[in-house]
Amino acid sequence: MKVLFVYTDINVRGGAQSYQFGIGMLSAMLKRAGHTTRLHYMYGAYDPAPLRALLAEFRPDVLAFSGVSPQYRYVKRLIEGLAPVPAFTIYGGVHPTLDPECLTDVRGLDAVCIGEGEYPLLELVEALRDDRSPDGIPSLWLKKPDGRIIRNPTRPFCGRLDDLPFPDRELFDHQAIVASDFNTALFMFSRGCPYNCTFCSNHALRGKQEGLYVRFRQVDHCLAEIREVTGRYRAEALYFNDDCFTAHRAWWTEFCDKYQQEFRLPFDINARPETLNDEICQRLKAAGCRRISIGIENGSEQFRAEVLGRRQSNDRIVAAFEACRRAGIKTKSFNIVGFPRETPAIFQATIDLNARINPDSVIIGIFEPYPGTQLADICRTENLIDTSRLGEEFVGRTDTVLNMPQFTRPQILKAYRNFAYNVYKRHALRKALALRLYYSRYGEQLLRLLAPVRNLLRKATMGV
Ligand code: B12
Ligand code: SF4
Repeated sequence: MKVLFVYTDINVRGGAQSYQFGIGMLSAMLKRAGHTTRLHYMYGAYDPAPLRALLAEFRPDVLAFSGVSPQYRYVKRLIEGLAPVPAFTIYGGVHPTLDPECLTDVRGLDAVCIGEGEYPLLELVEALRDDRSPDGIPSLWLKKPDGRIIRNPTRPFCGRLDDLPFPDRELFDHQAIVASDFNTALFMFSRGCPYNCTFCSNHALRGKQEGLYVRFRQVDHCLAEIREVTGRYRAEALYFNDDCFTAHRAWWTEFCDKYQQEFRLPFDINARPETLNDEICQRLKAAGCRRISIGIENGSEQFRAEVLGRRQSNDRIVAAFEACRRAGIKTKSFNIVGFPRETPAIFQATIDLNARINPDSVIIGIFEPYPGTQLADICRTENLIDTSRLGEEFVGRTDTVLNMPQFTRPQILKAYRNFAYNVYKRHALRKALALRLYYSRYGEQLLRLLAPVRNLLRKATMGV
């Protein structure tokens, strides 16, 4: 059977192309079972013409869309624009998992997949191949020609990640993706996150399937994947993009011990502050860790605990960054502005905490309410979403759809644009000014113009 995947990456900030592990996993499963897969990667601007041409040439049996919520509007527009599609059309990923009722909203869509899709998609493809009805496949909701929806129960989380193949990177132009991200190859060794931040989809995703949510693959399995990928693609660094690489001590210590025996490439990770101290950072550094991205999100202890579901002291956060610095690991902080119930004074605490820490780089995004999350529910119950702006297109995380009298849109935009400048102006004025430009309304155009020297710029503003 022939399956055509569609990955939309439209209006996303930064210029790097991205690899999509979900599609990679599904494609690997299908290929292992002898099916043929292809990908249409719609990057940058919305343009359905190349997809139409590929559909006509490849003539897939199944057209498979994957997507996060900010991309839903493009997926809907694409499917409806293509209808009637002469292929079974299915949509999976974080968005339909958290909002499966979108099946009724999209004309021409035949099914959605809730949660992990490796086995449901394989079963669907094989049912269609054998001319069997797919109506009873667990985790799929199906729309019949009369509009009736079959809502099957969702199967548990996959208990044995090591039984799954490595994600299919060949489907994408993986070398170009690595190159577009400063020659960094991306990996995911785990699924899920043990924490419950109210703005993040993890707590909502955890509730969608039964069974153990946070799962790490066997270390040897992960190392075999690194071996395969670094043997096939040119990479100067690796990014282990797990939600919290340091969540399980036994796992990461075994990983680091074995990694440093075999590999020399520096690697970057994400970690929660409470999982970092001097001893841990030194072990990570010895294994080759180059940079740790740490979520601060907001600088007020009270706001973090009461609204964001993150109970940790500012001193603990500072200690984590200092441990990285002492070990010689670069740091990056993740921050968000424009949360419901936030005020300019609460946001000032985010500037102050970052200025106190002085990370090697800071990232800020504007809050987006994702379906199924506790903060999205607060936005709805407190009537904070400006519905007149929902149809507007903007680069994700650079604008707000909330209408809050205590923190207005112009204040949020100003806070976002000036954040990095305000953090660094006391430490490094040139870097502060460069980041002021990057976060200005002309930042995206400027990035494109400066593309030839982007490696130098990154070194100057991010330290790596
Ligand atoms: C790695 C990652 C990235 C990477 C890779 C991008 C990507 N699209 O995967 C990068 C850094 C590029 C990225 C970018 C963005 N990301 Co991101 N990212 C993640 C992260 C940490 C892991 C995702 C992952 O690889 N999981 C492992 C794979 C195997 O799982 P999966 O993708 O969910 O796929 C499985 C199922 O969903 C399903 N499935 C998926 N697609 C399909 C399709 C079909 C047909 C079927 C049947 C099943 C199916 O089967 C797959 C295998 O089991 C998650 C957090 C998380 N815990 O999920 C956030 C997350 C997905 N990202 C998120 C967001 C918002 C973004 C951005 C919009 C941010 C931005 N810049 O504005 C962009 C969007 C880019 C894009 N066009 O999709 C949100 C999405 C929230 C939401 N409700 O939509 C998440 C959940 C984090 C959060 N804040 O809550 N991201
Ligand atoms: S620690 Fe990070 S990935 Fe985990 S729930 Fe919180 S925001 Fe999400």
